[in-house]
Amino acid sequence: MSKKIALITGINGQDGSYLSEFLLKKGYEVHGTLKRNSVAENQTARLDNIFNQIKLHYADLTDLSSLISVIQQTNPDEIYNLAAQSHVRISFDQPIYTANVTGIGTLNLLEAVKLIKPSIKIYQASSSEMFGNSIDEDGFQRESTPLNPVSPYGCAKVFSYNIGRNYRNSYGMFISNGILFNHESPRRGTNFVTNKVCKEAVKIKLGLSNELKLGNLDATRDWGHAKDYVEAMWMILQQEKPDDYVCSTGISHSVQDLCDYTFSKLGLDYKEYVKVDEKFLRPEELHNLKGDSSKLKSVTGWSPEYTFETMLDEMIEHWINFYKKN
Ligand code: NAP
Ligand code: F7E
Repeated sequence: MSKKIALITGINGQDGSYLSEFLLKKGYEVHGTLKRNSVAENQTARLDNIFNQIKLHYADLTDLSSLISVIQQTNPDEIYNLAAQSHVRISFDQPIYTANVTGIGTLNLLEAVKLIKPSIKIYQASSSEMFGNSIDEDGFQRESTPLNPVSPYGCAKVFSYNIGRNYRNSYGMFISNGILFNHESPRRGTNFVTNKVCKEAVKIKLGLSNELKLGNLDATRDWGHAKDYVEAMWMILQQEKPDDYVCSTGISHSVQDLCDYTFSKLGLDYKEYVKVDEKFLRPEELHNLKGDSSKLKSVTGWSPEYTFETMLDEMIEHWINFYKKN
């Protein structure tokens, strides 16, 4: 039997790199899109260990012609649309760019697929940020919770989520939304709060820094590990029918809890080092996230391996090893 072909937009991002490794193990031929950067050296750092096993193509979600070419060249069975301007705080600084990439970019991709090969199965990287501050009475967010986004990023993701459902219903295309809650790893960008805290706490421990500036310490998030969540992406596309699924751990922690755990693990008291800096506050904040992934679990059998603690342990260890080597 010939190999299944997957195309991953945003392959060099956190999730793209883990998903590539996962799909290679499953026997897929893996292709991915890279957007042009002026400095090429670090762009594929997350793909170093599989660089020779994957095929990379320049494409940008804002450039329909590049999407048409890459789909024609690769003829994929499955597309994982992971490309996005994915930083919520930065989406307030670059709202139009975020809408163009994270919102209209998805429509460009759907149009390209509709024109070339509408039978391709598409995974759309939807987000818990779409819920904003909507919470069900039991304290959870789930597939039926109203979408009420509080950031330009959240608004753009709601557009992508809705246009995916619209194309599914209008044209019978296989488009599924994974509504993923925050997921982290040592490969997470260091301007997201988990990896920022882990990296800076290790620097403080090693005497390389003496304070950590953060924004809102009271916000709570449902944090899982990216490795577990990319498996859910694949499982979602293996179902007979397209549908939408929440993916989360069901356990929520505050940013303060995150600091407490990380600094304590290093034998430090976070209160001595963490300072609030207004620069990291958002014009509107999403206060609490806690997801109910019962539907995903019952339909696909998905269950995460990492806990909040084992995930942070891995991230802390990564930075200790990094600074020892450097
Ligand atoms: P990430 O590390 O920020 O990766 C995003 C990827 O998109 C990068 O490869 C980036 O390339 C690429 N990209 C950015 N702008 C692009 C454009 N105009 N055209 C083509 N590619 C572009 O994000 P992630 O954490 O892996 O997340 C993957 C997806 O899931 C994103 O859509 C994100 O919004 C969504 N999501 C993430 C989480 C989470 O907690 N991680 C939760 C829910 C949903 P460069 O690096 O070269 O800029
Ligand atoms: O913030 C607070 C901040 O930037 C988490 C993206 O992957 O998940 C991610 O979005 C919380 C927020 O992630 C700092 O205010 C405090 O309440 O790590 P974050 P996010 O905004 O939740 C969703 C599901 C996505 O889809 C997104 O793509 O931490 N916080 N102090 C801080 N956050 C940052 N970044 N930096 C701080 O200094």
